[in-house]
Amino acid sequence: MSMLSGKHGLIVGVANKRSISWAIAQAAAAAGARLALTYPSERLEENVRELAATLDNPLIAPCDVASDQQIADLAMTLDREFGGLDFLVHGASFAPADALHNPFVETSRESFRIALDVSTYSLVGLTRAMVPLMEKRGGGSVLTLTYLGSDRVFPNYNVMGVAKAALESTVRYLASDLGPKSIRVNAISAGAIKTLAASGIGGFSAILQVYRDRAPLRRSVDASEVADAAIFLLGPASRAVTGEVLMVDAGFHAIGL
Ligand code: NAD
Ligand code: 0WE
Repeated sequence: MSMLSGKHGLIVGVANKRSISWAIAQAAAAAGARLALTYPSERLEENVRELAATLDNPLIAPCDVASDQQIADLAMTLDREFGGLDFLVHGASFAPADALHNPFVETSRESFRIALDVSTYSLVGLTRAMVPLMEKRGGGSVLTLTYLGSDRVFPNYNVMGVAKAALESTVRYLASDLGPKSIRVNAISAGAIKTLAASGIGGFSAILQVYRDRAPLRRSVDASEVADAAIFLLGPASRAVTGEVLMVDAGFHAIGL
């Protein structure tokens, strides 16, 4: 029996083939799930449609996570097409580029607002909209993606570190609220991976080299390794796990010097 067979899942955060969310989508499909994928703008719609075409009977829908209306419309579409939902993967994050280039102390009120809205509040809004659909299935699993920049300073990660700290706390508060409905909420803290979200960052190759030199496993991680951990957290094998941040980073978080 495949770990997610007969389950319906929503995956938010696929931009291209290197997206961590796309690796999770492929692994979830291989584990037997039927999936809905979203795109945030017309610019990315074609990308998502092309990738989704390789899946079995996917649902494609728009969702800019900064829009309450688009989240509400998405919930309606999923209710109509799937009749409920078993899991949600939240892989959306964004901070205006200037906030990742200038010193953190220069972060504007507007960049702070956008980073926390898109990268953090969106987990609350999306999860709330999906609760009634998950209740129809007798429970569900919500998963988001975070980074160690939430509690250590990484040069230039800046306001994204603040957004991820708030995101990890959000995981715990949501887990507390939704546990009585058998809805679990967890995060994976992934090691650095060269994706679109990483491509705007100068010196990313040097960051990867630090993992190769110093992580206990002496290497960096790839998206398929994050996806394997995601299948655990989305499926019944993790039925007693909630409010957790699972480190999938070749052990990098464990070392001091
Ligand atoms: P990615 O660029 O492929 O994914 C980020 C996604 O966020 C994109 O699909 C983008 O369209 C989406 N997004 C941005 N604004 C949005 C909006 N308003 N509405 C809906 N979607 C929006 O990069 P990724 O590295 O796969 O990132 C996925 C998640 O993993 C992010 O939360 C990121 O912070 C996290 N993460 C990444 C790394 C890494 O090194 N790449 C490490 C740890 C955690
Ligand atoms: O969460 C992230 C990156 C998120 C991200 C990336 C961008 C680049 C383009 C959010 N917003 C934007 N906005 C843009 O305009 N990661 C975990 C990847 C990442 O980013 C870093 C890292 C790592 C790792 C930035 C500095 C240092 C390390």
